[in-house]
Amino acid sequence: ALPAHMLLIEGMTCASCVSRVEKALQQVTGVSQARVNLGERSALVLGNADPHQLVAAVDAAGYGAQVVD
Ligand code: 9UX
Repeated sequence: ALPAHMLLIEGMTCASCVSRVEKALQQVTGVSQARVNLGERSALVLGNADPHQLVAAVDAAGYGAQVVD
């Protein structure tokens, strides 16, 4: 299967938040695509990335994250 991680994101309230989180995730090594869902507070990150780096990137962008899968 295509490697992927699911994150729960805290602190997003608008579409600009979604864009900020997607951009932060897309800059992590190994990420091929990041899709953030505001209503679900989730992020689906495609590619072979280190989940700890994904969390760190979201944190640095000013939001919270936890790895779900
Ligand atoms: Mo708009 Mo989202 O200021 O923080 S970017 S609510």
